Amino acid sequence: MGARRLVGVVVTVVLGAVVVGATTAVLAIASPSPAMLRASVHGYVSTPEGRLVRASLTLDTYPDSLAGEHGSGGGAHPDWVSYGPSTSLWVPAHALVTVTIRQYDTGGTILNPFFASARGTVGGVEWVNGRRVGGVDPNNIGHTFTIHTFPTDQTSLFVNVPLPAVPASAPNLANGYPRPVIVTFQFVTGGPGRYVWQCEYPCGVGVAGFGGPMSTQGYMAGTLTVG
Ligand SMILES: [Cu+2]
Repeated sequence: MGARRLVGVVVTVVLGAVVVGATTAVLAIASPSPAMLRASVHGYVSTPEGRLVRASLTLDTYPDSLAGEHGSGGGAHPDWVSYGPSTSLWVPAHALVTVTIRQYDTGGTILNPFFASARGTVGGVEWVNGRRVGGVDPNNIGHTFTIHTFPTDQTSLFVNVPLPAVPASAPNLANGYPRPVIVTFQFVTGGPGRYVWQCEYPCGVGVAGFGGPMSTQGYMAGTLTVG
């Protein structure tokens, strides 16, 4: 077997393994599976934790479901608060991930002030409209972005970022939503794994505001795949 053919065999085997792996991953996500939002990758970055992949992700939080993964009709619950453009997220393993969230919703007081602090982010901070802060006024929360880990042997990951409410005086934009609060933060991923994330501000309906969109993937809850 010539060297070129050997390379061909190796490439075929590797591709086969990738296809099998990808199929397994897709099946594991199960239905309904909205289009996965993949983080953009921009090379590598040297950090105190070693050389990491540099990745970025942009999300939105809306007071309804007319601009996210349910399409412009809003799907089954057009009046439910939602994250967009997708709640099914993918980020690389061993990466420094920079997340930007455009927060278009009003809010109020969070039940548990634990979730009003930035936790598990690089430096324990977030940036709110460009200002570096360790947290947000617990009486002025729009939503939170909170990643939890299943109790398995995958790398533990807990990230909580409170998103301030949009002030009532915020001017409306052409898209019909008020000018958003822009929140940025960074976190570091370990090895591959599957996580869930949700909002911890009771922005839903029912008991204590934790029903409806708060307990339904595609609105205020979703998955994070580290691959
Ligand atoms: Cu929320």
